[in-house]
Amino acid sequence: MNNPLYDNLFGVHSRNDDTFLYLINGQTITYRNFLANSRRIANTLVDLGLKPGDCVAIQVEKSPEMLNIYAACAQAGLVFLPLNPTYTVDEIEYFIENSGSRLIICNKKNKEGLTVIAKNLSVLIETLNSDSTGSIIDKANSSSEDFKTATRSKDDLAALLYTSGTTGKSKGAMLTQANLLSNGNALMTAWQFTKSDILLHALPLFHTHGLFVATNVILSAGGSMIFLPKFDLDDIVKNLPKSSAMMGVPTFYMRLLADDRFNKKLVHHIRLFVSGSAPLLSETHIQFEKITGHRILERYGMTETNMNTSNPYNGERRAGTVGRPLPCVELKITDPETGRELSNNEIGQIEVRGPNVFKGYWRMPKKTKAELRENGFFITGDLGKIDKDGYIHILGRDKDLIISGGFNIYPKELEEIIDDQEGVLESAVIGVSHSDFGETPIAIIVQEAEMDPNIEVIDRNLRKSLARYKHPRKMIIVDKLPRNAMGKVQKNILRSFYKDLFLN
Ligand code: MCA
Ligand code: AMP
Repeated sequence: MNNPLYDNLFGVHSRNDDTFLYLINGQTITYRNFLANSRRIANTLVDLGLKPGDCVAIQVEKSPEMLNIYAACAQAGLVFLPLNPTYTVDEIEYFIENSGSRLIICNKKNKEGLTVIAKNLSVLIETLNSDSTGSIIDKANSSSEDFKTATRSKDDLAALLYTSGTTGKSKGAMLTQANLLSNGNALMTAWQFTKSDILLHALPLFHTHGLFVATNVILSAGGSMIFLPKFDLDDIVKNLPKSSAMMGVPTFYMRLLADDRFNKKLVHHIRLFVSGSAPLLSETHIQFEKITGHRILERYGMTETNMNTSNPYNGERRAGTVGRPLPCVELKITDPETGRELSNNEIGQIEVRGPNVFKGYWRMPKKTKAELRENGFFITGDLGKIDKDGYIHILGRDKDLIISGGFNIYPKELEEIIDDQEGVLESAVIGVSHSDFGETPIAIIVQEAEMDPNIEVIDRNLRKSLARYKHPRKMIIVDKLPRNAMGKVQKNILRSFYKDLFLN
């Protein structure tokens, strides 16, 4: 093996005529054809001048070609950096600059804005559109189907995924070939995926969940995916009877439960539903079992660690817990102040160690040192406990983070923009319960004396700078923010005061 990631996930399938992807338009793509297309793209990337270790940023809608680029990067030894297609140009500029990407692949809609950035930063720019057109495809069409796989080792970087920080700028999590391979394999085994599985794939591809959990598990097992562009209830209802498994964020399951068409008969062919990325409410778990007979399998992970724990495939899947550590993953609960390991049922910070844990933050040695201990344990920033049966309960976060429909939102990023607006003295952004997205951000704003901040203008400015999913769903003007004796804003008081704002 000269390139563990490519050889194990992709190369093994180069003569496999089984279906890899079922597309929504009725077309199918076999593994063999998928890999032939990936090799053409790998040639194109090399012809553009990219060398092993270079980073390729990609901001496009979900498509089979995006997966081709993932495979091509693995084969050519390039670092894959996927980005949310709804990010604004302001947001993207930082990622391109910080990552030192050599190429950005975007859709034609974003090309104009990104061309300026690409020019300033001397980055190449190519296009890939959701209808399978684009300059990268044109070039690949005239490239050779033969490609010599670049030699890489398991400690080489395979991907860079940005995750926001509670303070300061987003951090690029460096994921090695070994991180991705070990986790894909562990999950395939834990969840008993085989080549007969057909996974209903409705997640985005620019995050760990849709890419490294869902796709890598299927690639490891040699199974297939019903590949939906996004979560759309009609498409899900149509395809559930043809699927053997589905992975999703809690919003997927809440939306299904609210749909009249969702019943036991519809899911008779499914053997497994997996949930993660955000807490699944016990009520959702219980109601889901009532209607379908299935107990959703909840697991827990992070961008920096891939998946850490899982409820058992065989055995009790406990509502309100994320199961036990996966084989090879060590997990402990420690005192946030002293780092001392705590006993069962004591609440503290969750730390994890294993082959799944990333190499550190790209070009941020100080942040790496603060969160990744020298002994290999990563401080997750999540708070929890281990019960007497070894199940992990996540009970809160030591980090100021809101998770809306599975997407992370860091209040600090919004507060910085809101605080700069005319008439605003200060602001506090908090997450409140939301019946669809689980949590949603709202902004509590204090106006400057004698000033009258214009909410519409603030909203417009937020829209210019930040992707839509991050926008506060409500902005409320108050006289002052509650503070403790140290002068720190007491967000817990605000959360409790506004907790019912979006509940039905
Ligand atoms: C879309 N919108 C959102 C969200 N998604 N707003 C807040 N939170 C969101 N998650 C915006 C849309 O832009 C739209 O704006 C409005 O909300 C309503 O859109 P809607 O059509 O209802 O949304 P959707 O397109 O159906 O998307 C909802 C979704 C999607 C299906 C839940 O957000 C999704 O696929 N989420 C999955 C995220 C994920 O994969 N996370 C994994 C991270 P407007 O008002 O303009 O119409 S990886 C991770 O967390 C770790 C590693 C792990 O453990 O997995
Ligand atoms: P990300 O930065 O997108 O990798 O988000 C990772 C965070 O999502 C974790 O640190 C947790 O706070 C949260 N998370 C993921 N899975 C779960 C889960 N099953 N239950 C509760 N929180 C979760």
